[in-house]
Amino acid sequence: MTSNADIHVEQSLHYPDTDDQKKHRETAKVPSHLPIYVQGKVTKGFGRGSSELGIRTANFSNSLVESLPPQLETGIYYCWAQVCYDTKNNPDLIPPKGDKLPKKQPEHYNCTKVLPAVMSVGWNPFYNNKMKSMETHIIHEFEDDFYDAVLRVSIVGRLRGERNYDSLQELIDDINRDIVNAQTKLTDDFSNTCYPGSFFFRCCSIE
Ligand code: ADP
Ligand code: RBF
Ligand code: MG
Repeated sequence: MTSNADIHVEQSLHYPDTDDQKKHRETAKVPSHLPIYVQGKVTKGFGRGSSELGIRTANFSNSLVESLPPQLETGIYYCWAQVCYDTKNNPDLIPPKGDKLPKKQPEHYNCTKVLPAVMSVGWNPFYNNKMKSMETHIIHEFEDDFYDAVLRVSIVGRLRGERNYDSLQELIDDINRDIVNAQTKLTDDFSNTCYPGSFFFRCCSIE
C-alpha cells in the first residue's frame, strides 16, 4: 500500500530538476518554473464545458487558484493528469473500470493512470469571467463525473495565451487544436520526465 497522507491537501509544488529533466530542458525550451505540480478537489463551475462547448473541464477551487505561484502566467498548457477517487469517505464517486486503474493503489483511494490533458488558466475572455479559473480537460472519455475527487496535474508546458473570439465555434476549434498540439508535445523527452512517482504515486503508469 502507498501512503495517502497528503492526498487531500490543496497545493502547488515545484520540485528541483531531476538529472533527466536537466538533460532535456534545453531542447524542450520550457521555462525554468515548469513543471508545476498542482493537486486539489474538483469543484463546480458554470457547467459551460458540457452544455456549451462539449469539452468538459475539471475546475479547481478559487482558493487554490489564488495560491498559484506568480510565475504561472495565464494561458493554455499541456499537462499530465490523474484523478483520485476517495472510496472510503465518498463511496458515490465511481472510478473508471479496467486498465485506466492500475492494480496497485493507495489505501482508501482509487487513482487513475497518468493521462494526457490540456489546461486553461485565466479569466476566459470569451466569457469575461470575474474570477480567475484553472480548468483541466483530461484527454480521456470518462463515463461518470468526478466532482469532489482529487485531481493531480503536472503542468509541463505552455501552448498559447488566452484569446477572445467572435463565435463559440472558433473557441471550440481552438480548444480542439490545443488537444492535438498537447498530444504531440506530451510525446517529447522533457514531457516524459514530468510524471515522477513522488507526485503521482509509483502505482500509476502512463497510458
Ligand atoms: P463545471 O463548470 O462544473 O466545471 P463542466 O461542464 O466543465 O462543468 O464539466 C466538468 C466536469 O465533468 C468535471 O468536474 C468532471 O466531473 C466531469 N468530466 C468528465 N469527463 C471529463 C474530462 N475528460 N475532463 C474533465 N472533466 C471531465
Ligand atoms: N476561454 C477563452 O475565453 N479563451 C481561450 O482562448 C480559451 N482557451 C481554452 C483552451 C483550452 C484547452 C480549454 C480547456 C479551455 C479554454 N478556454 C478559453 C476556457 C473555456 O472558455 C472554458 O473551459 C469554458 O468556459 C468552460 O468553463
Ligand atoms: Mg469546467
